[in-house]
Amino acid sequence: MKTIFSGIQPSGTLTLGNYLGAMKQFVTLQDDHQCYFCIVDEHAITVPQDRLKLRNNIRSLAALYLAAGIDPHKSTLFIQSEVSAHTQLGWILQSQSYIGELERMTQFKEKSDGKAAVSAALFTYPSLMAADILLYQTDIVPVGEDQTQHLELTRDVAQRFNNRYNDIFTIPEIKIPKVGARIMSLQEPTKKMSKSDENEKGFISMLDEPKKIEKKIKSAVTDSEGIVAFDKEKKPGISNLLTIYSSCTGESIKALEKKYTGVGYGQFKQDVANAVIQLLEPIQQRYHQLIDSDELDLILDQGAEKASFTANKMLQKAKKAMGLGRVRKK
Ligand code: ATP
Ligand code: LTN
Repeated sequence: MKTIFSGIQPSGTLTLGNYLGAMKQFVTLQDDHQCYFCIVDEHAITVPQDRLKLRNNIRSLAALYLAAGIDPHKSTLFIQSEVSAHTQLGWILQSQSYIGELERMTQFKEKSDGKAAVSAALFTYPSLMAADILLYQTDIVPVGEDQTQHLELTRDVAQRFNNRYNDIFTIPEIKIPKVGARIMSLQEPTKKMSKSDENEKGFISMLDEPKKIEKKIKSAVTDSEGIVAFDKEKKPGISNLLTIYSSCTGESIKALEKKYTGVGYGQFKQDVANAVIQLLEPIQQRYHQLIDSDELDLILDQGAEKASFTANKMLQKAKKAMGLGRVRKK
């Protein structure tokens, strides 16, 4: 059975983009793969975080994973900072990452752009992400399109380590969904939908109430052409809504274009809103049952224990391959 690893940052409430681009695929993959899903809190601290908000976001993300359908009997769900092997291998892999390649990462460029104080961790973040993945002999990493560059770096670093020391790391493959890999902001449809967007109208949170979802979709930026057709360049707003609709319902974009021939944007937007609401409502209900439950803590305890067992074995292998620590004489 192939192994899957993926992580989401607890840097705010998940958006519809996170769900359609990442989490939705996790749920189907867990049936025939060995899966590790991680709340990557150590990645979140690469930018300033309020401690109480971070703590809430971590728990909330764990509940959302489960509410969306991650089954703890099939998958291992855990918090990154509860498995210390991640930062330990992260440090080791920093020694195998080059400043030049880290400088090329667009996520770093975007997140550091115009900021007076940028943490060193934001810069070395891809080495920690490589560690997350490589600790579990991961074959496949399901993520949204924005993570392609980080995945390529992970592969390069793993290959470099294997060539220099010992062939211990599995080289992972990226898996990007066919539709929904890049959901765009509702207000600026040429920018990706992001949970850390300052403009709340740009994203739909997975916990937004139906009325709010409807309002946000109705005020989504479109164009004045009045034709529901997919054209990313000329009609980014409508194309984004078509992508959202298609990934929520499973209907193809072609079929939707046909269905909405001669129908105005008002009706189209109403239907997109309904599709999103229908998708999110059951997830929200389960979320509210889980968020304060002991069950959630139990699942996370067990997840951390299981993940630590596997991760520590790999960490020892990496240390040994590099000559770190000591070998007993007798
Ligand atoms: P932030 O906005 O705080 O930088 P993020 O939402 O971009 O965070 P993560 O929370 O770490 O980043 O992303 C989790 C997963 O969701 C990743 O696999 C990422 O590729 C995917 N993802 C994020 N935004 C989108 C989007 N707009 N469309 C599709 N997938 C997305
Ligand atoms: N970098 C990712 C989050 C992330 C991740 C991972 C994804 C951290 N570690 C390991 C997949 C596998 C992001 O910003 N979306």
